[in-house]
Amino acid sequence: MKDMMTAPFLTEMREITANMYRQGWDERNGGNVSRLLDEEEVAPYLDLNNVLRTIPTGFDAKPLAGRYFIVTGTGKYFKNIKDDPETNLGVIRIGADGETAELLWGYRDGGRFTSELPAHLMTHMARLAIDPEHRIVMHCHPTYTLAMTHVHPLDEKSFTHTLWETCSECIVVFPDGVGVLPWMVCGTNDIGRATAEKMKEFRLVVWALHGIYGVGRTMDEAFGLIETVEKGAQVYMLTAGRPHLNTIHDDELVELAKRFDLTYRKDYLDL
Ligand code: 2HA
Ligand code: ZN
Repeated sequence: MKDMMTAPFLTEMREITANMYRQGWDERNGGNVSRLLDEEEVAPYLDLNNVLRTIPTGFDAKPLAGRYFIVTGTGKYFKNIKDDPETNLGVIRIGADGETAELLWGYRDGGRFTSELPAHLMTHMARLAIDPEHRIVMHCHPTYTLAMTHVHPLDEKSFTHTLWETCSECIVVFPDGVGVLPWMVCGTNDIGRATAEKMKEFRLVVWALHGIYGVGRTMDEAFGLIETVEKGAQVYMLTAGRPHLNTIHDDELVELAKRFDLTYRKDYLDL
C-alpha cells in the first residue's frame, strides 16, 4: 500500500484549500470542497475493505452508491488543512443504501464531513448527468460576491449581465451565466435540492448573503470560475455608487462571444 500522504488527490486538496484560504474566501470554518474519486485513484493508497466507521448522509444518495469522495470536514478550518489533512479531510464511499457514508480515511478526531454534504452530493448527481467528466464541487464565501448580493437585484439575468459588463473575462469564463438562490437556511436538504436544480443549468450558483458554489472537471475549473465571478463582483463593488462613465455594451459582448466562439446565454443580453 502506498503512503496516503503522497496521493495526488490529497496534495491537490491541501493546495486548493490553502489557496482558497489565502484569497480570504474561507474565514473560520467557512467553505467546503468535495472531489469525486475513481476507485483506481484510491485503491493504491487505502484498503477499500477497511471501513473505519459509517456516518449517515441524512438523505438518499443511491445514484452515488459505491462512489468515492474526498470531502472537507464539518467545523474544520481551511487554514489548518494543509498541515493536518487527516483531521480536517475524509475519504468516504457512499454505501449501497445511499444513506450512509463509509469512512475509509480521515476525520481522525471523530469528526464528519461538511454540513453541506446534501448540496455537494445532490450537485454531483446533477452535474454527472450532464457531464460524465464532472468531479469537483467547491463552496466558499468570497467577500465582494457576498457584498454584491446585498446591493444588487438577485435575478439571474441582471446579476450575470452586471458581471459580464465589468470586464472582458467574465463572459468568456462563464458564458453559461450565474445561477442565484435567495437567502436560505444552509446545511439543509432543501438548499441542497435548490442548488442541484440550478446546477442543471449553471456551473456557478450564488447563495445570496452567504457565498457561492462552483463546479468543474478539475479544481482549476471550479476555482477559476469562482475567482472570475469574484473579480467581476470586486470591480462592481469598487465602482457602485460612482458616476458610471464606461461599460461593455451588449453589442460588444456579442463581439467577444464571436471572437471566443462562445455558447452563451443570448437571452441575458438586451439586443
Ligand atoms: O461551515 O460554509 O455553508 C461551512 C459553510 C457552510
Ligand atoms: Zn458556506
